Amino acid sequence: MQIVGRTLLHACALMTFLMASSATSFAQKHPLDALTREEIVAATKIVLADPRTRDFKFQLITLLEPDKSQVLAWKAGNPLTRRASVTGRSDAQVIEIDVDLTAKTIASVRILDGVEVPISIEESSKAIEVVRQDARMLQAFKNRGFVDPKKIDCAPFTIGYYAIKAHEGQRLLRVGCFDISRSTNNIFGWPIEKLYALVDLRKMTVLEVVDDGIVPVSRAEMNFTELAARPLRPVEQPTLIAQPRGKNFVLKGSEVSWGNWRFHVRFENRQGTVISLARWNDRGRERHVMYQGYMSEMFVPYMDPDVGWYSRTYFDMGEYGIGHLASPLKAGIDCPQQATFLDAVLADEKGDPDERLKVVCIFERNTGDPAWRHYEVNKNSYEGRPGVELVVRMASQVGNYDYLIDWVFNHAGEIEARVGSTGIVGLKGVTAQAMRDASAPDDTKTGTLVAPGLTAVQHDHFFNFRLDLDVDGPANTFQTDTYSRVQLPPPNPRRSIYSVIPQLLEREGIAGRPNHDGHEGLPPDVKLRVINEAKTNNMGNFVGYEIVHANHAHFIADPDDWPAKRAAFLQGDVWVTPYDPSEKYAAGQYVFASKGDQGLPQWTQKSRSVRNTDLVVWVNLGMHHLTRAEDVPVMPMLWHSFRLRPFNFFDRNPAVDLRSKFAK
Ligand SMILES: [Cu+2]
Repeated sequence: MQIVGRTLLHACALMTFLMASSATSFAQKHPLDALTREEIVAATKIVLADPRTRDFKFQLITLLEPDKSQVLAWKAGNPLTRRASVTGRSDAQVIEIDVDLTAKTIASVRILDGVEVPISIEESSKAIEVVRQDARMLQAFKNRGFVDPKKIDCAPFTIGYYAIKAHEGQRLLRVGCFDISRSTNNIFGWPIEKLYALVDLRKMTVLEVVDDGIVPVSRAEMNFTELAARPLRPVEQPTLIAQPRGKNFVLKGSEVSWGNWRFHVRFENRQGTVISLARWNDRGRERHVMYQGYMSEMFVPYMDPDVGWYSRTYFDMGEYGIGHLASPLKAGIDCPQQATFLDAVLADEKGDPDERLKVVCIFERNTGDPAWRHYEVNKNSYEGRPGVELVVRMASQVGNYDYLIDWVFNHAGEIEARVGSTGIVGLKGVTAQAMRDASAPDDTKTGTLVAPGLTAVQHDHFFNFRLDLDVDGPANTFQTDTYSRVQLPPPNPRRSIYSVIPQLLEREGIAGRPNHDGHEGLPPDVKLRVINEAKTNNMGNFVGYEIVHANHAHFIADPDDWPAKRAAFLQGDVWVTPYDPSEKYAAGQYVFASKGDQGLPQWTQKSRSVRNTDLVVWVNLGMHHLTRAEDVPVMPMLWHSFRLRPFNFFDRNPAVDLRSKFAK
């Protein structure tokens, strides 16, 4: 969910103005580099010169990646062919234009009916403005004692798709409002419950106002400034990550070198951080691990049937875009003081470059844990190395929530993808002031009472990652190892052990075996890895990378429920498909008001072969958020992650060669 109230836009503009950027820009020197400011200006000019783009509103101007084979064959100094993919909307149509920036021409135009682009910041702001000026809403505010519209801010809630006849074919947004008269830094803390406006985004008019009765706005303190948190605890000594002799990583253009790792990083409007060409320098030999990895979808369904709540089933990437909602990172808090910060250039609704400062940070940290160690008690000997890792981080403010998305590399050849959730939980205004109140049982059916007059509604968070793994080359196979009990015959005193039954996936689809409740999830006794059947390590075992996956809460929903159909990529925890550059996002390209006919379940119906094939692994992370008192007024960071871990990729522990002492 996204909010862009006036207040917030002003705050952002001010912050942007105040931040003299000491950050590095993504310099364009590589075929996968993000579009530069100049390239965005050029793409816009070329597109606007075409008569088909009359009344065109730009939604997305992004790099159109060269073919994978070209990227893999590219060497520094080779000429670059640069292309942009431009998406816009004009009336009820979506127009996709491929622009050849090198030839300065339009390469192709596709006009699509029946799909909707994600909502833009400009659209949200305009929708909020019309709601704040609507006579019915003003009257409803007055009925609740709000006469000064400056003391109210509103938030746009995408409404999904529910086959409601009156909504068919329209581009709609629900807007709910908040009392901000006492707000300093929390505008979501005081919902004006049961009052919603439905906005027709094409006409920018209020289609309908639903006023379902007055719930007095909570009087609780929901700010989280130092003033609001008083009395404060004693001041602490600083705990810092220090690198007094400098960094160990090198950023050259958009390519990062750190230890034996090399990879490319860019920033996109929809996906945020995109990591490409992650490879390991194995004693002079460069070995590919992952061609590309990024978060492909984020789905947050709330579990409340009320009028303003049933439709809160947000696809934060497909309906909004986490890159375009990225917020600047603060040195010393969001990232260590010594981090390297990167700026990015996106495009606004007019196609003009939209510079975003400090949206990515890269830093090393000593985890305080050993990378490995052994103490030998008989010899009183010790050998160990400190665990240092490299983090590539972004943060996205998707409405009330803030998400941190990390790609973490370590010296043991591992890559971890992490999502941290913080910010403000979705609050609902209720009558109950305490659990002893008569209305409490009813008020807390769908959430926890977290403050007088406020419940935090329970919900889920699901994150899908698209991983184009190339383990020692593109041709890979997906292996499932299932632990299975083996009975031992007498006279062995042991009755049973387990052995592992390997299975190679032949056809695309959900990995693992069918589980329960219509969900083909992973049982705990299954291991997943991607192997290369043409490459072996010194011992002759196939080289591979394991997907270490733990956070896989399931989406508990009737399969015929619209959110379940639209988020049908949650039917499994891990999916495998053959590489297809057009299959980018787990729930499909056009998710706003989608009907569940796009994405992984549809693609995999083709049952394509995935054996010895360039394959893509799609990993779902999920959590049920049963809310608690400690989630307000601002939620402590909560991390979920999975890890790519070498499995017979090396001949031994790749971190055994770390030096015992740091450089002097
Ligand atoms: Cu949550």
